[in-house]
Amino acid sequence: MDTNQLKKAAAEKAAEFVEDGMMLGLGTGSTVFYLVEAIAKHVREEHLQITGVATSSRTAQQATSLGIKMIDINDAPTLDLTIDGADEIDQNFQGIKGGGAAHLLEKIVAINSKRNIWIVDESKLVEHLGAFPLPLEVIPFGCDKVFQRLTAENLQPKYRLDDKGERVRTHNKNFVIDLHAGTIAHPHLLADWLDHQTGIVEHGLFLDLVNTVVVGKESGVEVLQ
Ligand code: ABF
Repeated sequence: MDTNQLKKAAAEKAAEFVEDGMMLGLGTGSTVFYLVEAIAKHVREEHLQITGVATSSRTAQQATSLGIKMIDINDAPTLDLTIDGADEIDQNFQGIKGGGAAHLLEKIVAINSKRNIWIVDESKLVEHLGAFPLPLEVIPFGCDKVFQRLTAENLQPKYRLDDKGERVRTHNKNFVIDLHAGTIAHPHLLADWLDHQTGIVEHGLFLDLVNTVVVGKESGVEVLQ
């Protein structure tokens, strides 16, 4: 099976966790695209009443077009369940997200959910975080000063650029700086340091948020808990 087939298999398995009447958080990315399709199928076939909060306009548009009612997170109670993709997941279910430059909205949805599930293909499982560059959302005002501080800490920062060489902007018109510092030996320590750097809106370390990971593997789909 190719990567997309593995992602689709994980997404379809995760859709089984969705129950009638749930207030759902829906993430971003290609694996979530398959998830929304699978949930919509359940909604149609089992006449489920599902309301969703999306972490990106792409997910919101896709879900709405497939008949899933979407609402603003400010109008929602604590979400029953959020299902999202990820870029790296270690053995303690700590993760890196933000490859899609949406980690701020994704983390807001995740921390307002009773339960979080990640859906990935097996290539996302790692022993230690850090092979995937760690995304940071940074406000434009003083961003080069933040860049200099990150460089001084030997965190190997790079502005994320689009295919025209322009700095990528997030949903909130902020920049993305990716840290190419390699293995993150102590994710909580790094997360705490980043949390205290004025100008960094949010980082892509998602720690102690997830209790279930659904993995598409060549050998089949595994639900890790
Ligand atoms: C989003 O999906 C991002 O946080 C993460 O980077 C990305 C994973 O994308 P894909 O599912 O396409 O591999 O949740």
